[in-house]
Amino acid sequence: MKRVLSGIQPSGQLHLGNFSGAIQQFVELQADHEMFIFIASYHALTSVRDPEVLRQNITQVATDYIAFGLDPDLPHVNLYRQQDVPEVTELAWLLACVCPKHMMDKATSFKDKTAKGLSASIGLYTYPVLQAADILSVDPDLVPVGKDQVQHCEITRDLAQKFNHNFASEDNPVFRLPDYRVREAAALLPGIDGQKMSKSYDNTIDPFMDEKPLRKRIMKIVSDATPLEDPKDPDNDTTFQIFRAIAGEHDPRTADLATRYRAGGLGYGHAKQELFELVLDTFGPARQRRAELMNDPGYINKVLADGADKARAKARSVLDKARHAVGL
Ligand code: AQP
Repeated sequence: MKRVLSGIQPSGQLHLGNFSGAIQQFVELQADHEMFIFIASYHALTSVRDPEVLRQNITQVATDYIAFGLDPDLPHVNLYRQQDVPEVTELAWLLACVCPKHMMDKATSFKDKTAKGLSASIGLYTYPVLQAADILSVDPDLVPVGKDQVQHCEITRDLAQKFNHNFASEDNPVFRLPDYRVREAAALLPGIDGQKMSKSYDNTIDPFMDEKPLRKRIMKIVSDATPLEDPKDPDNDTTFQIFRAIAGEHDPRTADLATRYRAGGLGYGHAKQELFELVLDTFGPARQRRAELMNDPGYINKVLADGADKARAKARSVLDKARHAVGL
């Protein structure tokens, strides 16, 4: 079975962008891959400053992973918290020592996040090195991500290569170079303001919201001033882009809505109402499952403890190999 690694930061409530860019891939891949899916709690420290909020977010992400359809009762599906595998921070240091500074200077997420007001800490600046350690620590074949993470996956491959080049022979490398995979139809989902949907930009749609605020949120999606009766371009409309990502590119409902956009006579308000109904329909079972899981913290804790045991065993053997290679 091929091995998959990916994670999400507990920096706020998960949203349709996280689901369509990342979690949907996890759920598909779990059918025939060994899964290591973690909650990136160390990474969230680059933005979350309230310990109680961080603790709650961590539990919430674990709960939501399962509500969205990850199944930790399958023996090959492991969910864990990053802080339970401290080997990754040591591995991050070994990688940092072969990481040229210009590699971090070129990383766009630091610029994007500081431009949005996030504190320009060293943690945020070196975030891609810690991410490389997360990935390489379980020696995965594949990393499913949204498009905004592609640069970080390439940095991971570059760092692995540099480390191997410095410390290992070609026929016995310390790290394998993992592939990454982006789901093109939902590579970068826009938020209600038309920019990338992001927990820290207050532009997200949370499919677990109560119905009334959920509808209100969806009705706030930006749209242009094209009159109701005029034809509209679905590909340039945020509501349609979100609809397509959730229903699926090849779903007949997507083709039908696109046809009605182009024909004219469909107001943006109607399209938003259809998106609201689609979200309720698609996430109905997840909403119910989540409500049940929230009453079962013992189950979540057990899942996370078991997942951490498995991830830690992998990380220990990768770290031992890397330590030996550098002379420690
Ligand atoms: N808008 C998006 N469209 C498609 N994929 C997305 N992802 C995030 N936003 C979108 C994917 O979700 C995974 C987890 O991301 P993350 O939370 O660890 O970091 P992020 O990409 O920075 O997500 P946010 O919501 O923007 O978090 P904050 O605001 O805290 O930085 C990744 O695979 C990501 O590609």
